[in-house]
Amino acid sequence: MTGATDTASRQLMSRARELFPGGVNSPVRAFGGVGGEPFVVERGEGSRIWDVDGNEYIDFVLSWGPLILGHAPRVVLDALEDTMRRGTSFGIPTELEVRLAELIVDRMPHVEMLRFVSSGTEATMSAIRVARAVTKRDVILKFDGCYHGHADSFLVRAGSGVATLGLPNSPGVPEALASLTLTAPFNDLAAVERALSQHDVAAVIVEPVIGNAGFIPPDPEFLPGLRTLTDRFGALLIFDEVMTGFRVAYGGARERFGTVPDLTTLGKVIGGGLPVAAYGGRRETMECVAPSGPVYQAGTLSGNPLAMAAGIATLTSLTPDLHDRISAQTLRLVRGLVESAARHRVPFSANAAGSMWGFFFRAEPVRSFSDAKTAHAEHFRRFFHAALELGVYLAPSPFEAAFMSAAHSNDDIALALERLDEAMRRIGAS
Ligand code: KE4
Repeated sequence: MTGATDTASRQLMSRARELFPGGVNSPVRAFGGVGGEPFVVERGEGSRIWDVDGNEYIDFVLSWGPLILGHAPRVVLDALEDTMRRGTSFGIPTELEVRLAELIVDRMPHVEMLRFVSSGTEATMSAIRVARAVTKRDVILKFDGCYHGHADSFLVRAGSGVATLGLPNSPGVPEALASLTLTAPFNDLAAVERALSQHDVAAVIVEPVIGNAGFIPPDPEFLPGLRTLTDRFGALLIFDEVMTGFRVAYGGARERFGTVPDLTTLGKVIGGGLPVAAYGGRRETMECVAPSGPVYQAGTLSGNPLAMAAGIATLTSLTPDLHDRISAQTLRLVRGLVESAARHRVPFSANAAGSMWGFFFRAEPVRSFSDAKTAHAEHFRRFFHAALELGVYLAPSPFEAAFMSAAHSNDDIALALERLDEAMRRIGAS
């Protein structure tokens, strides 16, 4: 397998760099976390993708999570073909949005009412607007290393230690706004309690399993602890399930961990690869959103029929049995990777929750973003490029998660492990 240095990719990337900042339409795609140049993808099918030079890869990024059925699943293509013939967008209520919302509410009964939007960023920014309106408070608390999209309130330098008033880590975020976002270390309930006792906080927003600092699961007492603390101090608890939704369990984080949030944001899987996200929660909370209430939020393509059809096809296919099967494949891969690292004496840890997984080149458990930052960055970089050269596509950053799909067969897992073992051998030999 040659990497992404062949002519067709290069030619296209040189044109792209003239058109887009960094040649990409989202920064994580630019290989900034691993060096080198991204390949240009031509097509995907099932568990595989091909670049414009004909190189084939087993794909564990799956468009950063949405493709839980794999690339171009027949059931989604058929739904799109059937839907598009009747029109692609109306800006008028359709039956499709009702059906997708009913599928979500059926699996997540704590989401009694929701609103569809077109990106996870829209979902999270709307959820904190609702929380601020309902509590009449301005301050929010997020966790170091958690990513909730690029709305101004979330682009705050993650302070270490106890909740810290962030300074803009992205120019253009007014300090007055950044100062309304506190941060705390993940899995640190004492830091959360200190922050909530010192500030009137509207909401605590958390990825129930972090997928944006590498893969970091919550300590058993963390999420229940957040529920207790937010209840005590009158803040809303927001589970940002854009990534964990329908991945860490059939019914998402509430089903896996038992803690019930006040608001939930969703995305990725519920669109099956098309632009869909949502925010929702208890009826009396959501009824404050216009037009039933005064909190304004809107979107031209919200509930887009094609996106709804892809989401319906995806969630309808994702039965509890299928979810369990994908989760079992994920565990097989993670266990194989851990065995490979041990065989080659490479300091390494890997973990999974349902069909979401991740790894660090660090032997000790990773419980926070500051732990994650001590993992061996050079080993990750070399492992990523060796895997790519051998035909396995992993997320091009140590601060991302990996995923699994229904299309990844036993043979795919065996082949991936064979290739990743060779990549690990090269790390062990270095
Ligand atoms: P979007 O605005 O990118 O649709 O969703 C933002 C978002 C919100 N919440 C969580 C937990 C998320 O993971 C995301 C987006 N995730 C990144 C990957 N870690 C999307 C990939 C990208 O930024 O290009």
